[in-house]
Amino acid sequence: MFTRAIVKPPCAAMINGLTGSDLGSPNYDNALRQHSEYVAALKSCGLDIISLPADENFPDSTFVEDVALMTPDCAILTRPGAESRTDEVTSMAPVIEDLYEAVESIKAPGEVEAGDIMMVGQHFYIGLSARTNQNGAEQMIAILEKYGMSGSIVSFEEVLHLKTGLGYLEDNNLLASGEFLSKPEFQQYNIIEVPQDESYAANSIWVNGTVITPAGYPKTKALIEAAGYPVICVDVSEFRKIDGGLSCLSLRF
Ligand code: CIR
Repeated sequence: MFTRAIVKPPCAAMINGLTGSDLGSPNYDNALRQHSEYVAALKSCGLDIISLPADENFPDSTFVEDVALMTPDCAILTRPGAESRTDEVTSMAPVIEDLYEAVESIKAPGEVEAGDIMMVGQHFYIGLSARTNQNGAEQMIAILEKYGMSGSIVSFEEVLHLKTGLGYLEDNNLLASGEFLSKPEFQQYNIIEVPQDESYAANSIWVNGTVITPAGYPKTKALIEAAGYPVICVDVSEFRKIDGGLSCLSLRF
């Protein structure tokens, strides 16, 4: 169970956030409203919210998930592979150090964005991407092992982050789309196949028994409900325009 979440509202500069999509520029006012609705959904799942001030220096800083990995035993500050995001960690560090006794960090030349890390109990799948390199993944695994946890490396090609295409829903249930459907390491799970035309909804999050999923993906919603979960839909379309998903908008712990 999670008790808390860290969030950071989008800054006005989010309209200049990194993106490989052609969905147009986000509307900042809509993004602020959507972010509030997202926070309300987290609260309704029982989480206390730590809301940090928006940071105009970093257009992508609302995607707090990428800068730290929160485990039950330690927190690990990452070293984002996107140059414009590397220093987001500086403002997050004191917040995390107040919350955790054990805080570790990824060092150069390692690069990790925690959107590439999926937690399944005590095990963490770490995707190699344009943002997370082999050195960073190996450092991450060594830190996890130091605290009695484990990690393994996953390669993929088609999406930005590992969790762009995967969402672990606990109870052995795994939402998966595209290239992840056939990866041998995930065949041990009950795979809930996200239809290709709804692949964005693979990035849904389990929060204390409820699944929060992006609004506008009815087939995926029905599949998650059929698996036995209550579902809350939240519109995050403004964040999608800069390649962000539901999971990226919070650190849950
Ligand atoms: C970026 O490219 O870094 C942001 N525009 C989106 C980050 C999304 N984060 C995530 O998937 N974990």
